[in-house]
Amino acid sequence: MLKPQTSPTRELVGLDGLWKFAVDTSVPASPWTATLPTQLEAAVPASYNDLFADAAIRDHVGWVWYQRSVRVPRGWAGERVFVRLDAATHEGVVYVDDTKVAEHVGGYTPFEADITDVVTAGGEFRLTIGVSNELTNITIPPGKVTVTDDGGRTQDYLHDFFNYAGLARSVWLYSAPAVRVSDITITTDLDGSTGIVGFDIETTGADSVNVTLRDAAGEVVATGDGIAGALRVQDVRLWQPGAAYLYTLTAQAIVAGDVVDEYSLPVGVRTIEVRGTEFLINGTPFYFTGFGRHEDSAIRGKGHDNAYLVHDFQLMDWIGANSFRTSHYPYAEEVMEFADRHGIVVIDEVGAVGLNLAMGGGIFGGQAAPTFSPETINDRTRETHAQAIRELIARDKNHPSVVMWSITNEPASNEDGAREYFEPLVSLTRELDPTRPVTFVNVMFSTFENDLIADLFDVICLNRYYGWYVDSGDLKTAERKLEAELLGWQEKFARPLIMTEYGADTVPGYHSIYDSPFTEEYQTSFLEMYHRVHDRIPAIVGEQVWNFADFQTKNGFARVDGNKKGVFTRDRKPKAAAHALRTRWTAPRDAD
Ligand code: GCB
Repeated sequence: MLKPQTSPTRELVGLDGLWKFAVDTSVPASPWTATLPTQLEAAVPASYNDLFADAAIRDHVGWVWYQRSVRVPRGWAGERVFVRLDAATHEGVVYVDDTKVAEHVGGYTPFEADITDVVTAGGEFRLTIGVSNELTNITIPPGKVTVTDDGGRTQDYLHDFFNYAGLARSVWLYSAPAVRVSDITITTDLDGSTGIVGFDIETTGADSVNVTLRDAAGEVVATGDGIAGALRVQDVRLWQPGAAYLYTLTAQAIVAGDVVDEYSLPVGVRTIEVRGTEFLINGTPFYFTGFGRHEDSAIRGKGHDNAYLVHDFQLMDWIGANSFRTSHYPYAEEVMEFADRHGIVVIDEVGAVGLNLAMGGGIFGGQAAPTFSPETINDRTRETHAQAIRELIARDKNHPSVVMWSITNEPASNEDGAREYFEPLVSLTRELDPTRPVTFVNVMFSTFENDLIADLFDVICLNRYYGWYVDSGDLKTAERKLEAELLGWQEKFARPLIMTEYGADTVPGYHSIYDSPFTEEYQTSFLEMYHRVHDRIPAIVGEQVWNFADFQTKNGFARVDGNKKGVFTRDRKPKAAAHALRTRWTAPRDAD
């Protein structure tokens, strides 16, 4: 799905701002086809949960409604008109006046509706968006709604971040011609010093298509025509980690010799290859440094915010992080575009977190029930999961920053049914994008001895908490166990391993001269212990600390106002470990 943009043939109106807002207490929700009787206003983009001083809103389970009036620009007569939501978490329904125009399940990918037939250029309409935060055994991520003794409803879930909901990303109104460019797929390769930019373009009925590639200075470096082909760029400038370079590809849809639509896309030329235990970008071994992150900040919840975007990338640059994982769901498209422009490498993760009933809220204490069964994670869950993969790849396939797809975080990959569940999803991912490696993120309970799916993947990502959830406070034992386990993975699977999570909850300002969990010293020693081990295991091609910053979680005895494994606090102040990481990650790396 192409992101809306302005071009000589397209216009874009942002609908962000303050919307009328109401919580729907009727179950199931009644379709909203009138003016919302409410005094509340909610900011878009923002999760709604923390905007109000009202526990009933914060903890509401079910539908909420957003509403505003929108005027269609007068000049759009004769154009197609669309409303586009960058996300509605986790399910959305859109009404134009009294007409339902779109429904969508899945909280972190965009959807849109062609509303041309129900609006008029120059006219005003009432735009109402319903959003539900409910998670069940067939949603991605999964969860469970429980009716309490007093008839109330609570939402339980198996992941360790607060179930923020609402319109956390932008909403747009845009125009595009009836005959238009409807999709573009770019692939890139190298032939000596010549870059090859493959293109595959879909239109809604154009006679032909022209393609032009320009360099960063705007000079044309290659042209082509037809809906598919390959452009050759002599002496290409590569997109490199830490040194992004972007060309711009412009596709024009032609009808009877006239250009009827134009759409432009940034293109980074780079190659990715997994060879033996190496992960190569542009033929050079790459070592990932950085973080698992969250879209999370005070008040906004998961609301996208460009100030946080800029600041977070500045902090990643300061600390020497060359990469991150979009743990545990696709991030806002602005984040991906920023990574493209600034040469940050991304492991792009589907929102499939919590497919593991042995976990409770990301940590121990879940149920003993089997994860994969008709009553729990089942074939319908897999269909939702497949759709989430399709939508992620459709959205992010053209980002040079994305070097690998992660199709799940910490599933019960040691349990019966895991292979049957995941094998078709790995095949689907490869079919949708044969150019990028595929990985999954393995949980500590699934060892190299009992994991049932690791051989399906090109790269194995590992989350390990030796020294935290096990051997807490005993870094010596933790170091021995960590090394023994990593040697086991290396020996058995002989492919790249990335440590995608390792971290210790740390209360800023809490100190000790001993190995005392929760202190700033302990977080530093814990990370240093992992680094010693990483440096002894050749198959380890990266380390991403859990987490970039402290983040909010659901209530639980193991979380004091959220997860404190951040290297930065929730308001982005460095803990001591940030300085230690900076020392390691900004030093030149020995050639592997
Ligand atoms: C994990 C999960 C992550 C949690 C983290 C923790 O393994 O992937 O979502 O937040 O552990 O801190 O427990």
